[in-house]
Formats: sequence, C-alpha cells, structure tokens
Amino acid sequence: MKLYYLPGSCSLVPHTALYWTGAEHEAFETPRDYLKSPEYLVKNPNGSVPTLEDGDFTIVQNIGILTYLDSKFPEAELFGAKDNLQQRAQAYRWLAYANSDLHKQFPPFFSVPGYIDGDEELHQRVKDSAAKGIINTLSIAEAHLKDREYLIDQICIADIYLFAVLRWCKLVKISTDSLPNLEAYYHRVAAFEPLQKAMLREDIKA
Ligand SMILES: N[C@@H](CCC(=O)N[C@@H](CS)C(=O)NCC(=O)O)C(=O)O
Repeated sequence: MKLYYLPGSCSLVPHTALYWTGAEHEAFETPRDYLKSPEYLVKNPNGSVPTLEDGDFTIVQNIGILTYLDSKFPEAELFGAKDNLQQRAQAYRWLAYANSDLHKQFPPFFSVPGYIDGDEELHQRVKDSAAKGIINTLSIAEAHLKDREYLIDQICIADIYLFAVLRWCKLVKISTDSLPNLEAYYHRVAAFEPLQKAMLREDIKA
C-alpha cells in the first residue's frame, strides 16, 4: 500500500493506522506542488492528503481510508472491540467530531482565506474567533475525558485524530491551559507505539 502524506497533517492518522494494523506500506511525503498536479488530482480530486493506494484501488478521505483499513485488518480494532457495535459507533462519533467539527475550524491558521485580501488585522480577528470556536469544541472532549483514559474504553483511531488536532493547537499557539484533562491525554496518546513510529517516519515530534 502507498500513503501520500504531508508531515504532521491529518494524514498522520492513516499513517499511524498502517503501523497499527501491521500493513506493509510505503509512505510518500507529497511535495506541495504535486498536490495540485493533474497526475495527483486524478487520484485525489481535492488535491489534498491523505490518499491511499492498494494495488489499483485508490481511496481518499480519512474516513474512507480508515474504514477500508479497519475492514481489511479487523484484528487491529482501529474502531474499538470488533464485536462491540456500540463501542464502534462511539469511535465513529469521535472520529466525526475530530475530522469534521474540529478540523474544519483550522484553515485560517494554515492559509490566508481569499477574503482577507491583505488585511492582516482582519486575519487576526478571524484567527481569534476560530481559536475561541476550537476551544469551545474541545471543551466537549475535555469534559468527556474527566474520568477516562481514551475517548472509548480502549485506544481507537479517533484518539489519534484528536491528538493530531491538539498538536496543531500547540503549533499555532492556541492555548489549551483551560483544558487540563486534554493536556494529560495528549501525552498519554503520544506514547502509543504506532503513533510514535508514524511521527518518527514523518520527522515530527509531539
Ligand atoms: N476531509 C479530508 C481533509 C483533508 C485535508 O484537509 N488535508 C489537508 C491536510 S490536514 C491538506 O492536504 N492540505 C493541503 C492542501 O489543501 O493544499 C480528509 O479527511 O481526508
């Protein structure tokens, strides 16, 4: 299998899943200009990562890739105990929370939206407002993790996504001081061996 990734981006999640499942794979650090090339756009029309190729099968979108890996390697239990429907549903619930509710609030930190049009003060206000939204959304996981080690009863792939998002908070200097449960959780998840292997391969640190 071949995974197209950008270091530290959301492709860290399927990258971790590849180590977790023990799948034989190649991880390709995707040059930014290749993302928008006609050759890559055939694979991934959004021109983004992650993309996974398995022989002549290509799948994009984290949820598509992770569901594929889970079906192919059920013993790894990426989404919790494989015979526990409710636990698996909760794992998907938290994956949606991280991949949708949280992830979609980050673009103002990673690129300059077109409507900013050189207005730095407006960009700062947009980022301040996005940061408030992110903290507000994170407070849901903060409350949930009060007496829990992980999002469900065992570590699952949604924990890796939430870890990636918390790492972005640190990179773009969104203070998570008001979220102590998440801070402890961040270090707990960082110690998970498949994640450590993926971070080592991407040359990034927690
Ligand atoms: N909904 C997509 C999100 C993909 C996405 O936002 N990827 C970002 C990295 S986190 C990316 O490739 N950004 C580079 C770009 O758009 O130029 C998924 O879950 O796969």
